[in-house]
Amino acid sequence: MIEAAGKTIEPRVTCDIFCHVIDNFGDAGVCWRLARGLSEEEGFQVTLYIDDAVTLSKISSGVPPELPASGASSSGILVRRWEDSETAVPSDVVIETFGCRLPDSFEEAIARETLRGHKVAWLNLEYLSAEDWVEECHGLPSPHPRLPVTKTFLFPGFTRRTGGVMIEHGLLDARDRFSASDRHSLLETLGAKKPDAPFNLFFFSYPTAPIGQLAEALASDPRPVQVIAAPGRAGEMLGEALSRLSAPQITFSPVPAVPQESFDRVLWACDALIIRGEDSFVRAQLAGKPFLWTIYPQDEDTHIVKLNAFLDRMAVEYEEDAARVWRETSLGWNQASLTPGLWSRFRDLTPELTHGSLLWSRHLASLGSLTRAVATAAKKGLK
Ligand code: TRH
Repeated sequence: MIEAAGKTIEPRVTCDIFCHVIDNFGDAGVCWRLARGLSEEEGFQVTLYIDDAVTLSKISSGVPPELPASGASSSGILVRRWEDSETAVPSDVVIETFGCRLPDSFEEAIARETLRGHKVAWLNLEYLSAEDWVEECHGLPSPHPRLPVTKTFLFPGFTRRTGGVMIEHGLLDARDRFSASDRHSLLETLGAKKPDAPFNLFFFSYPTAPIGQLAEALASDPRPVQVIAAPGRAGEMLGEALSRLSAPQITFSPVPAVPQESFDRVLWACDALIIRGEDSFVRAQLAGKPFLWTIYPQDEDTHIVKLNAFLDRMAVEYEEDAARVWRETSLGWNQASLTPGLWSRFRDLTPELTHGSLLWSRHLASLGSLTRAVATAAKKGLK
């Protein structure tokens, strides 16, 4: 406790987050969202150690691609080079993400601090999955094989017995207040060719997806559609495929990357979403829109097991016909068998799918935010 001007002030909980970027934006994206949430909503003083600031700089405002030795401050978070953790003193809370394995010297420093009486809460935040086993593993302790310290595993998820997903305070209210004129001005600012298009399809996917099949499906449907394509190779490939087809009802609008803080609004401005990975997948669910998830491909089709586990969970919010069409279209998109017929049914059912997606977003909100679950586990570890 600190005494100041006659008041007792609780010192801020300090927190280190470790991020190892494997590929794409998801690792940096999840860590940045967690860092912002713990700082803004839980009052933690956060340091983010990252081994690829270039990737983070593309989706955050204010983080430079080259970090100086002293780190860079943005949104109240100190962003530091991974290697600088090797000589750092651990904070009260240490969050390893996706089993990224901390430097040996830092693990030893955690043990040293603990032996000296400075309790360090060490958490490992895992990948998101809808599979049943997640409930059994959420919150499990894992003693270190060599050092006298234990870390706790936290799993995001879609049920009450998991950590939930990250949902910022007031997010769904802000989404519900997003108006037609907000949509128009956002699409105009992004440089979309038709800010008043009647149907906008957001597209953020992997080059491995069946992009040619999607282009054919869009071209076979006579209804107008504007494709809002996020930057990246997959978007370019879709633009190229569409340009080879004669389909005047399709407007292809590539848009620039936006900072993560603005990403939700881009999704809110669209009527259906094709997203990928982990973080944009969650944001699509919170947007309450019909979506197709491009799941990150894994060996031996493990990703299809994960996809089905998720489809089973969310489908309960849809009427029978909408659930069936959504499942078939999602599987078709992820197994290179997307047909014009599937796409056209998916599009027909947009109102029903939107209704079910809104219900699902409220279900997720009712679980509480993953950010709060992480903060609660951290405080428990500090007691
Ligand atoms: O980029 P992703 O595919 O990321 C990953 C990685 O492949 C990772 O290795 C894998 O483990 C993980 O997925 C499952 O997709 P994701 O998770 O959706 O991350 C994208 C991030 O980029 C997300 O935080 C949103 C953000 N973003 C913006 O902030 N602005 C933008 O304009 C765009 C297009 C994305």
